[in-house]
Amino acid sequence: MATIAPSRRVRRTPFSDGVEAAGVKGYTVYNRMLLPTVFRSIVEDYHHLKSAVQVWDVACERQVELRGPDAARLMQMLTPRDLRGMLPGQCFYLPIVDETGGMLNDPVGLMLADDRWWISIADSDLLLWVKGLAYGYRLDVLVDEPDISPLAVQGPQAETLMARVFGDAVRAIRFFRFGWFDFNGVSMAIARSGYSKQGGYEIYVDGTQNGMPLWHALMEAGRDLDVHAGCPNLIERIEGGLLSYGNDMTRENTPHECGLGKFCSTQTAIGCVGRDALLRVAKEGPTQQIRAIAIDGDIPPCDRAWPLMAKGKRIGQVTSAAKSPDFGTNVAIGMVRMTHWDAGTAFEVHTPDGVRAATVQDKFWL
Ligand code: THG
Repeated sequence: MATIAPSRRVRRTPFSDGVEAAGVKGYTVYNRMLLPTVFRSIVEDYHHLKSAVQVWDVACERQVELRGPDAARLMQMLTPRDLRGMLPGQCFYLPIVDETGGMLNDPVGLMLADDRWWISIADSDLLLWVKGLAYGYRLDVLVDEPDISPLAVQGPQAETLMARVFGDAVRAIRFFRFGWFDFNGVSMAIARSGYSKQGGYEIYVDGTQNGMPLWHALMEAGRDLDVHAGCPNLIERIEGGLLSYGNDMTRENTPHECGLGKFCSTQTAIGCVGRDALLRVAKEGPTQQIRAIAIDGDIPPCDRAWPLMAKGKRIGQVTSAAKSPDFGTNVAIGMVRMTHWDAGTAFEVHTPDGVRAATVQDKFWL
């Protein structure tokens, strides 16, 4: 593939200098910002993520900040997840939908205070939707993108590394909770979260100038742990069933189709945009849904939807796929029609390299 032309529209991150010094070999663009995709090779990165510890530049997980008396009201307008009962210090995975119940984003929300929230967004321009709602409803809330850049520390040795840099108190952070920790005199939110199933943290680095000092501190402290620059790993995230907005789901899909019904409490999410539409689809149930799919044979990189076919009819599509070293098959995520979504169902997947046999799994691999 050709390279990405550097320009102001494709934003660098506070950690880009470190990423490049570490020998990044591939980038994608996410929220109009650089996101590394590979360092040594996707397979080497995969084995290292599962056995050691990596530092990930995920600054492209931009924050949409809501601040003011109407922040909580606006937050509840955005999601069918019931936010009453959320407390400061909690994170929550949130479906965000439009007025038809179509997925607009699937961020991690953080409640900083009753009147201050961060929405750590996936790859869509959520800021514009949120600003539009705030303006249209004349809400008393400021909506903007602060200079906050997440840096993830992921892998089995993540806790050991983080304790060395931030102190033993990070060990007490529970999954999807966050606390405030000092680095060089700057207070930063640190959450037990991240886009892998290997465990770890996300540091919400406050201020561009604090990026490289923290990067170096982590690399220095983790030398004997074999710490390495890493990034969200395609194979591991498919094994774990972590969805990718724009790939595995779009505005065409409801949360229920995405398997995110468990994060919806539409009945009690009063004021949520799209509530009526979602109440309808929740009652009838989805007619297609995300599934783990195993594919036989050799496959190319999945850069477009691959049709799923049975008896000559289209019954769904694969949207992410990769060869798994640990499971000895190609692991994939796809949207499958109800008639074919039961575990064990076999069908064809039409890849650009030819037809392959595929089977629905009962769950994801991790
Ligand atoms: N961390 C932060 N921001 C993000 C991501 C992240 N923004 C973009 C993208 N990732 C948003 N998408 C996801 C998808 C899955 C998860 C988090 C963000 C996730 N899911 C867990 C799971 O499915 O096992 C846990 C969900 C739960 O139980 O609440 O972590 O990674 N800051």
